[in-house]
Amino acid sequence: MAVPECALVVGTAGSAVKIRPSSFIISAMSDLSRSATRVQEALAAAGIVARVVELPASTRTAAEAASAIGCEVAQIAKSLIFRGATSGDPLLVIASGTNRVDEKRVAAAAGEGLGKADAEFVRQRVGFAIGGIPPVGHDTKLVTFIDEDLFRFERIWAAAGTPHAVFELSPSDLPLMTGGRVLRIA
Ligand code: 5CA
Repeated sequence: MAVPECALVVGTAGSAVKIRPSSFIISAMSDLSRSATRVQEALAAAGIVARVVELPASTRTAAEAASAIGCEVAQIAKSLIFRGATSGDPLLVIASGTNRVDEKRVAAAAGEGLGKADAEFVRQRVGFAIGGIPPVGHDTKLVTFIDEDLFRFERIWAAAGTPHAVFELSPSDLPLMTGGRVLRIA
């Protein structure tokens, strides 16, 4: 039987199952891109047991990530950057994938208004590009707020530095790794 190159073959002759490279979801750490490696290292430094994986499919948006992973969109922890209206500093909101952030609620908790953060500001001040912003591993420590709705799930997924990189975690890991405050966000 002809087997395409680069396919992993599982099973014995006659009952071989071909696994296409696109279905490999686990990457060895040495295979991770620079940004994903940075996240993997930040997780280790925070004492969180989690493994960054790079998927063939895009995980740029919460919907794409959920589709690539095979989980609910609400189980995606999206890391959104805002700009403090007074401080000018970046502020991190980690929200459930289906929730729209109520900026007034977060502003009240932050003690300052929330401005928009454009792509350049995010890259410059946080060190990652939109679509792959992780909850850890940023250039500086960010004031952080965590959506209480994420705690409805035992396991959730977050971005890991690139629009193809994610990791699975427990919601309770988020306050530990960020020092962030849990509140109602939607
Ligand atoms: N990788 C997935 C989650 S695993 C992810 O990063 N999803 S996300 O929702 O957190 O990132 C996309 C978010 O970036 C959007 O919800 C939107 O709020 C924000 N965004 C997209 N484009 C821009 C832009 N041009 N300027 C500022 N924010 C943007």
